Amino acid sequence: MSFHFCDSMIHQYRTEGFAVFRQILPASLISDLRKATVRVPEIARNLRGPQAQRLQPVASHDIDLKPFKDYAELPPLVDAIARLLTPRHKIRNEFDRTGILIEPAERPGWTNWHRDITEESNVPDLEEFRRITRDPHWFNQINCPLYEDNCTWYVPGSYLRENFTEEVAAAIAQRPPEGASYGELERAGIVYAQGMPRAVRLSMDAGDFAIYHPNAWHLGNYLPDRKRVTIHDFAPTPELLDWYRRWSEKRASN
Ligand SMILES: O=C(O)CCC(=O)C(=O)O
Ligand SMILES: [Fe+2]
Repeated sequence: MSFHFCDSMIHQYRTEGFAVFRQILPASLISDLRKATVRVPEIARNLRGPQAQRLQPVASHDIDLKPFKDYAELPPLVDAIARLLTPRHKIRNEFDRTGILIEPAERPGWTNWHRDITEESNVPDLEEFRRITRDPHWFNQINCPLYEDNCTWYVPGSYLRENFTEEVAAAIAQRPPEGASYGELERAGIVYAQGMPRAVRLSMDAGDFAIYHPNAWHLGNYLPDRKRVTIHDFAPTPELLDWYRRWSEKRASN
């Protein structure tokens, strides 16, 4: 079935902090994006080693951006984002922040459970941050997989509130010992991801599109034998871009 926007997605996004537009990318566009990104794992691993998690931004590398422009301007996607958020939320076509998430080459790995930006992130104005981080129309992030992607886990509704004590406990990094086998690492990643109360997994197929609040609890759990090429992006308003500019300035100044 092809994608149809449903008003219940607006409710889900506001209460849970995420929505998945299933099968919104046409097969021809998936194919063009796969071709454009075929060298991404090699480029990322040459730069950052075999465990590289991403290449970012795509605009800084030798990648054909034409299919990315087609993705950013895809009419059903532009329309769905406008209905979910507002018509002022747009995927830009500069791709100067857009990344590609990839699988590690050698060992299973994962990010810790985290919120991307918190009160401890040297934000430009703490009072403002406390307000906007609970606003569904402010921060957003996109994962758009070109191959089946089960890496991302998410705690619905957590962007709207403080941490629960058991969330802080579940997020404490539990790194397996040096020399752990592939199977032990794989198991440890699953146990760590499942250890977060109320977490759900964003199970996605090629051509699905997830948009989510990045200051909710989330993580990525990765296996080398699970190919991953997932566009990592956002759909900002001019105000959000300005906020990121102010945040960079604040961090550069101290
Ligand atoms: O891999 C993912 O889907 C999530 C990655 C992530 O949250 C991060 O790198 O901050
Ligand atoms: Fe994150």
